[in-house]
Amino acid sequence: MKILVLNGPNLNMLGIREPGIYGRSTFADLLALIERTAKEENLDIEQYQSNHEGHLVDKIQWAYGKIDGIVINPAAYTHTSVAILDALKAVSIPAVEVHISDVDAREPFRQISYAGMACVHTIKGHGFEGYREAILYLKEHYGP
Ligand code: CA2
Repeated sequence: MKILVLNGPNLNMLGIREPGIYGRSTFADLLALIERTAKEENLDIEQYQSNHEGHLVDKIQWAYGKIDGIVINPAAYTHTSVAILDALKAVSIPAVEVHISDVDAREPFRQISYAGMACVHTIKGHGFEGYREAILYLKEHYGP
């Protein structure tokens, strides 16, 4: 099974600031956790991070016909991007939305998710572990 893990803007800065919200672990730690999960679960996982909305849309389109499941943390674009929502709908690949923090317990503007409207499941507030849970969810529900 092939899974694409997508991370949006500023997530590459994890561990550098705001440890109270996102923890002290770095983006490299997150990539390593996902790599480890791929090996343990015998999955083919590709990872991609971009600070640019259009690049994330390009990557979702690229996945069409090649990828069986998407894990996506669109970061701030969660709350603004109809383009990412439309791309997820266009490719129709099962996608799980992940947020490191509990967005429901934060500012009201974080409680709207456009991308989430095209996702089969959402995991929020479980820290980095949420990505592992999302991968396992896709494997269990859409694996061979
Ligand atoms: O909780 C999440 O995973 C978020 O998607 C993270 C986004 C935020 O805009 C969403 O509302 C919730 C922000 C990612 C920015 O990460 C930072 C990393 C280091 C320092 C500051 C922000």
